[in-house]
Formats: sequence, C-alpha cells, structure tokens
Amino acid sequence: MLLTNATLATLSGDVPYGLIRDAALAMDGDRIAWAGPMADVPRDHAEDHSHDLEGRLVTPALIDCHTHIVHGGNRAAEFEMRLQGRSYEEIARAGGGIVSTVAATRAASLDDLITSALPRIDALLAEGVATVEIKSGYGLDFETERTMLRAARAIAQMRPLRVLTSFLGAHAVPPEYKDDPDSYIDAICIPALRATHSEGLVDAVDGFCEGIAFSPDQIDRVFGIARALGLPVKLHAEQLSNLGGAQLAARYGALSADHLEYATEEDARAMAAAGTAAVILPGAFYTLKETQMPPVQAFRDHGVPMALATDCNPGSSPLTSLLLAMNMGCTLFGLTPEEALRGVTLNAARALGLSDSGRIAPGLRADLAIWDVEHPAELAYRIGFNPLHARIFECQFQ
Ligand code: DI6
Ligand code: FE
Repeated sequence: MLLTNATLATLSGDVPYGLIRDAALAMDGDRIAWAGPMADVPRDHAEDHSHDLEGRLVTPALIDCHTHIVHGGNRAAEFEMRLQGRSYEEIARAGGGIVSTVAATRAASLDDLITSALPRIDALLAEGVATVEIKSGYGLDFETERTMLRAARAIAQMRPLRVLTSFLGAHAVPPEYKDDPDSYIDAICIPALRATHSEGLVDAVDGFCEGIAFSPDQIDRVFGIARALGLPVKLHAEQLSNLGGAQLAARYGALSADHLEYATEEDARAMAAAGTAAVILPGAFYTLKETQMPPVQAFRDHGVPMALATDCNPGSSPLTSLLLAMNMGCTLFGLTPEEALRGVTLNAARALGLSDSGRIAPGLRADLAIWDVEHPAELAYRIGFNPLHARIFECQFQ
C-alpha cells in the first residue's frame, strides 16, 4: 500500500520533526518500505494500491511507555481528601493510596481487570496510540501480580495494539508485610518475579524507590534478580524526594528512570552515560500539585532522551490522554512541541527498549497515526481536542 499527498513527521534526519511535505509512504507486510517526497517514489512502489491523504499529517503511532492501566476500583474519594488538604504521602501512610487500590485489585477477577481496563485502552487508541506499557504492582501477592500481567497480555489479543509488560512487585509494601518490607521482597516479590517470568509474562522489571515504598538497597536486590534473568529494568525514581534511585537505575543500565521531579544534574549525567531515558510524567505532577519540576534543562544539556507518558493510574494520574500529557509537558515543564512528539514516539520507544518503532523509516513497523492538522506543533498545542483521522496498526487502517 502507498500513502500519497501526506505531510510526514518522520522524526528522522536533521530538519525539525524530520518533516517532509508532499510526501508518500510505502508499506510492505507490517513494515514501512519507503518514505520520501512524492516526486521520488521508487518505481517498484509506483503501482502499489494508493490512498490519497489530502495533505494530512502522518506521524509514527504514539507509544505510552508508562501506565498502570490495569487496576481495580478508583480513588475519587482520595481525590476529595487531597482537595481538603491531606497530602498524597499522608494518605498512603494512613493505609490509603496505593494500598487501597491493592485491595480493589485483589478483589477483582481476571475478567474484571480486563473489562475495566478496556475503556481506558480504547481512549488511548482513539488518540493514535499503538504501543502501551502496562505494569503490575497492585497485587503485591503472587496470584494477583500474575493475574494483572495475564490481563495485560490478554488485552493485546483483544485490541489492535502492542503491549509490553513490566513486573512492579516492588511498588508498595502490602499491609500483611507492613513492618517487614525486606521479608516482602524476599518471600513474595522475588519469587513472584521468577514465576511470572517463567510463564513469559514479564518484558521488564520496575520498582518504586521512595520513602513510602522501597529503599535503594531493596530495589538493588530485585534488580540483581532481573539481571540474572536477563530482563531489562526501569525505576520510579526521585518522584517525591531524592533517594538515589536514578543513579541506581543508571548503574544497572536501566531503560528508563521515571518521574524524576527531585533528580539533580548529577543524576542526569549518570543517566546520560548509561543511556537511560528520562520518562517525564506531567499527569502525576499536575494531580499531586507538585511544584518541584524535573530538571529538563539538565536532561537536554547531557543528552538524556526524554519520553512523556500518561502514568495512567487511579491515584496520582487518572489520565488517559497522551495528547494532554504532551500539552502538559510543554506548558508545565517547558518542553518544545517537537520534544513532546519525540517523547511519545522515538524516546518512548527507547524507554521500552524498542528499536523497531517510534520513527518513520524503511524497515520499521508500519504503525502510524494520521492527523487532521497542518503542522505537528498542533498536536501538543490543543487542550482536550483529538484531531486523529485514522490509525494504522501493522499496515492495517483502523
Ligand atoms: N508513582 C506513581 O505515580 C504511581 N506509582 C508510583 O510509584 C501511583 C500509584 C498510585 O497512587 O496508585
Ligand atoms: Fe507510575
């Protein structure tokens, strides 16, 4: 198939956005075969079945590289408590927060988890997303961590999208181990990681390194097992304070360190040297009314790739719009619209260890988004408006 009369934001090459006007794109199987100016369409694609895009913008399909989209229940009541002045950490320490979602998730069946996640997944797909990362971490027991990962794998069979899973057993200390987080890591988290990995349910290992969650030493133990199993790691780091999580992640050559509001220039330097991407999550910053901003300029100065994601979760970021995350990344953190687009394509792919998507180039997956906009800056500019015209997943129009 040949797409004609397109504007391509390839995110390849040196010009802003890798923009090519009056362009065409040829697809073969589930891959991009060729992309370039209409005038240069190679002879072997000139006869392909063609589809006139009437000047519309084509970008790589979007990638949401950090979500907790599979979970039970919701936390609207906690939202109300925060509006009355109680803090996220206070609520967590009083047994609310993540632990209240753990109770709701343990009470849900596999079907319940899938059924409640699908409308949120569909909201992402409607905005041109084709790859979603989904974490466990609301089970915190063997059975429920496995059920969450099974739900994530099942969703990939039920919708035209690619799912990558992260095992997040080290997300919070469950009530039954309240006074003994070390035993939780050794007796539950690590055995559950081994077991779910052996079932093929785990693509990466994540953790939450924070005062209300786990210490760097505890995360280090989990990451050691991940390394032994050959699994890549990523880490929720420096979200509410700086405990050295970003540098720990860098020591493991992590795919990403995520949140990073309290990260420093030194952290940025270590991440750059390790090739660890920064995943910036403006939905959580906004929801928690955080005022400490991630060190975006240090990430730029040191060449740390910046990704943006929804962090879709019931507590700190009940957000199912990656376009809104792009807008927030620009307005709250000063990203450029081009950085925002790279953040949900090329750099999101890096944060997931994917080299086959996130750009428009021959040989990459033919997962594309077609937009009713004239210029790619419009994607981050609008608030609450969805200009998607169509989505292409593995060469198929949706
Ligand atoms: N940081 C977050 O923002 C989410 N998890 C994490 O480690 C929030 C999880 C929640 O509040 O349910
Ligand atoms: Fe998160």
